[in-house]
Amino acid sequence: MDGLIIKGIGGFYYVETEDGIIEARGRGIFKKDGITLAVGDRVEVAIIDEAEKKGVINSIYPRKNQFIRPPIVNVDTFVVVFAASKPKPNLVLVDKFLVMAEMSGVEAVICINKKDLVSEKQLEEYKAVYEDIYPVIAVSAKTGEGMSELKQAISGKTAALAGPSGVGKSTIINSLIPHANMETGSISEKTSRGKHTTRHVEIFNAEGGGKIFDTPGFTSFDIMDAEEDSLMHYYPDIDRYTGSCYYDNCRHLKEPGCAVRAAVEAGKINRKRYESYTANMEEIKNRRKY
Ligand SMILES: Nc1nc2c(ncn2[C@@H]2O[C@H](COP(=O)(O)OP(=O)(O)OP(=O)(O)O)[C@@H](O)[C@H]2O)c(=O)[nH]1
Ligand SMILES: [Mg+2]
Ligand SMILES: [Zn+2]
Repeated sequence: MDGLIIKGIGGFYYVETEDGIIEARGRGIFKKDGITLAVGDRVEVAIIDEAEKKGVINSIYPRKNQFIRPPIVNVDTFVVVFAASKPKPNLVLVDKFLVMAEMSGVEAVICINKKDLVSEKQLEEYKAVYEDIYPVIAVSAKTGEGMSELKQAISGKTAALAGPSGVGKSTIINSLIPHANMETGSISEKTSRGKHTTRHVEIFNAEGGGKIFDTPGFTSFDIMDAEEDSLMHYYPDIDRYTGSCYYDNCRHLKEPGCAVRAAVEAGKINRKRYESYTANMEEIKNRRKY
């Protein structure tokens, strides 16, 4: 019988099938072949205990894409979530999620949550960073503002909420899916960071079709596999100008005749995005030293 892995905890996978949710283990063969089953995998599961709804996963179907942070597969859309405040936006980190989506050719949508905590002016500033590049939806999971727009943006798709801890991913899930009951956590008064409340990935069926993944927040992570020479191509706003630099191998840092830096000065590329590009570039360079 075919099914979808909607949750995995401690070596058990919860597989949604036409017969309900089956608690299953993977066959030993997966380990032998170096395959780690993941939430989002389409699998073939055999029932071993009808009454207890227990089974074994025999095989998996080919994946459309796969990610490590968060550990999910078969995603159509990344909804990259950050909070307008509490925690303060970390755009370098937001852009890492976007680079990850670009690298896999997965569509990205920006969701700015907690709009109730900031002025309209502040919100516009954050929107301006992204609105020429990605769809931007500002919401408050607390008041419900903007939630119908978000619902519409992901309708019929397999969408994953991704973003740092504490930005309100699980609160958004609870607002979209009333029976979800995801645990939500407070923001640390001392560090104003999230507390890594969500520890596992879980998929929910969205109203009106489509699926939505809640994922754990990451406070920092490497941009997997991105190289110094290719990072620019995963910033679509920067990539638009890369062909016009004086040097063919320009990395848009200090090189003379750089069309990217000229576009930043002319206000055609948002400065925050350029700063995030240089910060992420620096990180890639340092990573390679060790
Ligand atoms: N003011 C306000 N607070 C919100 C909003 N959405 C979420 N919060 C609060 O933000 C805190 C963190 O929310 P969570 O939903 O647990 O955040 P998360 O992104 O799931 O965090 P992790 O599971 O740790 O990755 C909670 O105290 C929520 O009540 C919002 O729209 N406005
Ligand atoms: Mg959470
Ligand atoms: Zn350049």
